[in-house]
Amino acid sequence: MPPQGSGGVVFFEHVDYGGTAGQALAKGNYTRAQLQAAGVQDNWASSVRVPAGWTVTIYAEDNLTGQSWTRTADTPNFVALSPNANDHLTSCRIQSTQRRRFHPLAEVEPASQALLSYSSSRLSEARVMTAPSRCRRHAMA
Ligand SMILES: [Ca+2]
Repeated sequence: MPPQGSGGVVFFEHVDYGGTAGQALAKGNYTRAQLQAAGVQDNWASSVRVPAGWTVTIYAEDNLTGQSWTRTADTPNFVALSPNANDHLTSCRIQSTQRRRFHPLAEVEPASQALLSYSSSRLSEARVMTAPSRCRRHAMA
């Protein structure tokens, strides 16, 4: 079985995760030289495994320039991308997938919108303020 990529982004020499695999790459920016040092040769990669919640941006030129492709999940065949990304990877950026911020209070308690402006460090306090009965039970316990 090929590596699942849970510990990082893994590029492969051939489609369907075949051929030689590069080292698992942590989040960060990688130049051509850095990728080569990790076993990912220039204009070589044909498939990639991407951990859940990660985004990899593939660049056709060095230093994050040229044509780019963004992948947020395992991609078994770069030939199928538009445009064709096969054997084009020269540099890349790996980061957490950007997501819209979401707070459960926004759905459960629409009247508590003002509390959403609290910083994340105070969210537990905001929760107590919206549930006074539970707060009392805690105090008596
Ligand atoms: Ca290849």
